[in-house]
Amino acid sequence: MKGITWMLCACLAVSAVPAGAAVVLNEVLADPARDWNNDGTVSYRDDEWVEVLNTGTEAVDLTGWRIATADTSWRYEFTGTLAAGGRLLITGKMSYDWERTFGCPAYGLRLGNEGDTVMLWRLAPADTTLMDSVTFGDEDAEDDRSTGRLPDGAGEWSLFDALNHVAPGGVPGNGCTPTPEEVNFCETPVEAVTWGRVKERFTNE
Ligand SMILES: [Ca+2]
Ligand SMILES: [Ca+2]
Ligand SMILES: [Ca+2]
Repeated sequence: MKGITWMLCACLAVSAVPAGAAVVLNEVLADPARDWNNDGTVSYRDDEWVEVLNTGTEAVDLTGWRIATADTSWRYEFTGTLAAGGRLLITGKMSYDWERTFGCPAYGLRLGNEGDTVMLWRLAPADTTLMDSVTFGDEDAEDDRSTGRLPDGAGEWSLFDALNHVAPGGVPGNGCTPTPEEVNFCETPVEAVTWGRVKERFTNE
């Protein structure tokens, strides 16, 4: 029984992200300071969220698709089909409920506030494939800041900091608002900031 629980709750496989994967991680908010899931309560656990987007032209069956974080525990399993262009928002509460239902340690998404890695996996009988992943840093995970692709679905990862502006000299934010379950949008991007340049700043400090 213990082995079965381990298989359900923990993942250790390592695999390359396939080129051209249509369903991608699109935006992540790790440190909520407001009621993002609209349940009337602000919760560091329940109000975290991960946005997933189908960038392709065909619907994708998400059976067997899961979310994991850097500690290699499964946090959520998708069900159903995601339409072409469709997006889904997975909140910490949804993750917590899934973990409880399946007897996993229940922490919610548990997105690290000092930075973390979010991974999107597809489990199939023959193989387990890492479909997409994103690693974000400490400053990306401050109150109500999200990190998301810009342009939506395809671009480099950018820091959306309109609700909690990065101080001068910090990791460059785009000055725009997080967009749960909506198109990642930035009307007046301050500057196109690539993830490579963001990492450069970290390593220079
Ligand atoms: Ca809430
Ligand atoms: Ca968090
Ligand atoms: Ca969004």
